[in-house]
Amino acid sequence: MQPMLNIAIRAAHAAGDYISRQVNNIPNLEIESKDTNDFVTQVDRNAEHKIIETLLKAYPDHSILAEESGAQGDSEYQWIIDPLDGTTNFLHGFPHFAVSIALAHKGRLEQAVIYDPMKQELFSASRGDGATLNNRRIRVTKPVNIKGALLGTGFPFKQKQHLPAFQSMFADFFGQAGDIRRAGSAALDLAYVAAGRLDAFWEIGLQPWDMAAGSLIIREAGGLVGDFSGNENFLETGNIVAGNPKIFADLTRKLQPHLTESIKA
Ligand code: 2AM
Ligand code: CA
Repeated sequence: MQPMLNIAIRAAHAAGDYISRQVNNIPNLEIESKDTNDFVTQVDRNAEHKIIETLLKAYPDHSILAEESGAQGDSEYQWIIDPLDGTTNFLHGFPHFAVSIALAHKGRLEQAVIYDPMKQELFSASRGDGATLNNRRIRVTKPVNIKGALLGTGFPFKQKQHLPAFQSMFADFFGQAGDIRRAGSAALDLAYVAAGRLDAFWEIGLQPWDMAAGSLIIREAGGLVGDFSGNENFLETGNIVAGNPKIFADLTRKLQPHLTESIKA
């Protein structure tokens, strides 16, 4: 295994084990609101601290981009970290959240880990080496279009201005897909696309740390990931669509009539 992936896995386990121990302590947590519907606790911060400590102990010169502490360093190696993706689920004891860690070198994603500490499922990938779930090879599913497919999505609960566009996409896709899931952790949704548990996924307005690890894991599982124009800029636009190459093309085409001025790509 790649040494850098090994370190990422060690960091994800340290944070995930800590988070799962804190599940019994949720009623005592002090919850702060970062923004409308955007909550953070000491658990998010402590988990992030454990991850950064583990990574920088092995690679002191590397840069960091993390949800709670932001950007630091100017190395060509950058770790992109979401210490607890699905914080709302965590706060409700709804057992579906994850640690997400990716490594980019000169802007290209090289290593990725998503760890679900409740189910003890570890999704990982190194560029060029394929994707695995608990050391077994995973692949995206084979549907050729949206018809009958199981889609994942997220609601724009923090950016309600996107709600009308989301509703029109939802109504259109819901009429054609088999069904749609909204599980509350974008990182895990992407991991589930890679593992063939969801056929495809789309969401508006995500952050780089929600998507970085999941996007590499999907690509290494044979899928495509892009922005709403089908291009590469999802980490910048925050709008993401993912699935096998055929359903990816179908969804991207079907998104076009629903795009607005603020959701172009
Ligand atoms: P979080 O739990 O770390 O905040 C839910 O839709 C999923 O999308 C979660 O993974 C959540 O991450 C993420 N998310 C991040 N920003 C969002 C936004 N502006 N609107 C909706 N979901 C967002
Ligand atoms: Ca997140």
